[in-house]
Amino acid sequence: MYRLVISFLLLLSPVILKANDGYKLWLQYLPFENKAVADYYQDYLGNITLVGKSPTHEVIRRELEIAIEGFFKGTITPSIADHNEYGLIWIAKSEDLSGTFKAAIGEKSKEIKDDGYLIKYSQGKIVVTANSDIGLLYGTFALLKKIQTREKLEGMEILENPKIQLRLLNHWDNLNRTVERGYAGFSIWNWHRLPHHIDQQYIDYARANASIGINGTSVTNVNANALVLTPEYLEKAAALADAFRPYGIKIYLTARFNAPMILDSLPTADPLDLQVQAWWKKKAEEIYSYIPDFGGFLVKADSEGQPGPHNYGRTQAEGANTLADAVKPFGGIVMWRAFVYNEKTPTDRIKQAYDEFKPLDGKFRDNVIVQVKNGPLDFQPREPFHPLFGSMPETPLMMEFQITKEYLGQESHWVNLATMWEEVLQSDTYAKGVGSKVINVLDGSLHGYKLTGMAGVSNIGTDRNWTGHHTGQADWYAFGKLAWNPESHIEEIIGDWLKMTYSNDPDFVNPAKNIALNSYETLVNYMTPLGLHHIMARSHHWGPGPWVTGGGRDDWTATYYHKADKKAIGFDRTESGSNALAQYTPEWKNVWGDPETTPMAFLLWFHRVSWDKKLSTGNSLWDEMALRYQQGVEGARWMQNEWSKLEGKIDTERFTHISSFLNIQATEAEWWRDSCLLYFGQFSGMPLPKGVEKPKHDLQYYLNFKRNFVPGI
Ligand code: GCW
Repeated sequence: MYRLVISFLLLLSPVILKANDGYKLWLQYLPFENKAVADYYQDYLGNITLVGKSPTHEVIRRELEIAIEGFFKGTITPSIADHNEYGLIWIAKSEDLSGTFKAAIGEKSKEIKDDGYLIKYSQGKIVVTANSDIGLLYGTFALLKKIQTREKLEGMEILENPKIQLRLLNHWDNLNRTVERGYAGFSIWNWHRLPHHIDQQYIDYARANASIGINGTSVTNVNANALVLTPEYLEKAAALADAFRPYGIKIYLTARFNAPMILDSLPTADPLDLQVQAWWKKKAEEIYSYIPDFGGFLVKADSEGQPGPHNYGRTQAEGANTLADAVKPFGGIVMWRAFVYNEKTPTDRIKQAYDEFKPLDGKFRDNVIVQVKNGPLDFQPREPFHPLFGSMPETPLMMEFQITKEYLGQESHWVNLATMWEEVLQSDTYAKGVGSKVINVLDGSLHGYKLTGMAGVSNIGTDRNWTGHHTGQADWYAFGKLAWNPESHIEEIIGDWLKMTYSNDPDFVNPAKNIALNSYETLVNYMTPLGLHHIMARSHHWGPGPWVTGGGRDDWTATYYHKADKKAIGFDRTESGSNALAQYTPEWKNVWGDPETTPMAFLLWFHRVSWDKKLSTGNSLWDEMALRYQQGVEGARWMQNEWSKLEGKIDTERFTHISSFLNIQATEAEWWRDSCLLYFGQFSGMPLPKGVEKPKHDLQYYLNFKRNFVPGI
């Protein structure tokens, strides 16, 4: 054992105030704040043994070096032995552990599954072990996180197995580098420079994802370009796959359903046509010749203009199965999206996916998993859970969350998405009685699914800080954590993220955490209180647009959803209306069927309510709505104010960036409140209650408000 000398003076410099552009995400490996802390961890970090050789081991070694460099500000030279009985941190697969360590770990190692890991303190040493190389990488990241968050290592015992198998990012990135619903610059995939140039950002992307357990990425938009399936692009995709492989990240591609017609002029893309089936088989063979561990396809079909089996009178299952058969021999899967709806179908849009998929339960091949958005509409600020969860016992379903905030203020609003996700994940579907939570559907335990998964639509772009808003990184981080374990506590997630990304100072972490945890309800209040939905501006969805009406598609307007008139507002989804409620279990029908028992969060989602109806708060519906909009604005100002108190606690660069975005948020919250209340006020005809500020402009001003080139379309 040896002790390394640390320059005490260096450690005293005001490190946190140095400029920081956020590029390093939560892998900042911030310097230890004082000598005592540094000395404590130095004993361990100065004596690491890493056993084994593989590209992933190289990644582990490199990550340890980066971390040590950061923690000690380059004052010690990392030296990681590949065999040294005296190592205080031992990182080795269970098969590589020596007898002493095996004995110390005992039976525990048998509980490690898949890419899980065990970290155990025993007789002055820390052992990180796993059954796979990737498990070892995950374990290493977990240990580094403990050090980043300054936890004591003595007595540590952590056994972690992933609860969900497929933990994927979905990029809606186009081959021309624009990103659909992307607000952080252009696509990070520089297809033109691939395959020859592997940008450092790809590696850092893989590191970041591996550090939170993400093990797959679908790199292209679900509004798919068939070109990605041609050799020109497969070669490039293969280069990405090679770069990601040591990090345990598989690549997936989006498949355009009529690719056989586009690429090879087949007369049809009918999934039951033998020629078409042969085409997909050949295509799969070709893809696997480039990418031997290709994950499979993600498909958006029969939705928003995308081709699909409907074009040939076939079902979603028939469509999915043709692609599934093609990738099956190579171990590939198909993620088939349930986001299928059509403006020509006269039923309530939110009913359509269930109506179409439920009868197909059990009809999909065993390598198909149906990917379902969290709610039945479309990534609104708040939706009840999708009724397909719990309704497809014979067909594995995976979750699709949207990390990019298309309908939630886009990049400039701070909203802790994990709060929303937790609400959905913890919802009880009652599919098999009490305790049939969405989580239990997703982790496979409720229905015995063989495939399990969770996908997050990425918020990543070329912005130096990756996500536009610095706090957008927290959503990426939280997504990974929840995909690994949907039962994770969101307070802990945000707390860890703040510590790793900014500082361990509780005077920063606690107030910042408090802002984050209040941000979701705040946003819902100033955008869509009481169950309002889809009242954003047309097409780009930035800002309010409750007046959006007409045009080609009714189901893309706001009036379709709020149905405000002089008497009432809201969408009746009970028996007397669209009866979307019938898609839920009786427990929910009871609660949501009656406006008196419906939580206010979903009141106007399920009911039409008259403006003067007295609610449980004692307020009329109109007053309640107005007060909530006001509360949202005050919440946004509160966030701004709380944040301003943290000046000096972190680097100026990120502090200022967030402050400036909070200004935007507070201004846009007023914009939402004023325009929605002016617009809805025309119908209610009622005055604003006491406490609600007067709008800054008249309705006409908001109706005329236009912005060109809003990003992300
Ligand atoms: O919310 C909508 C978006 C579309 C997106 C679609 C989908 C990729 O406005 O841009 O298309 O969802 O999820 O397919």
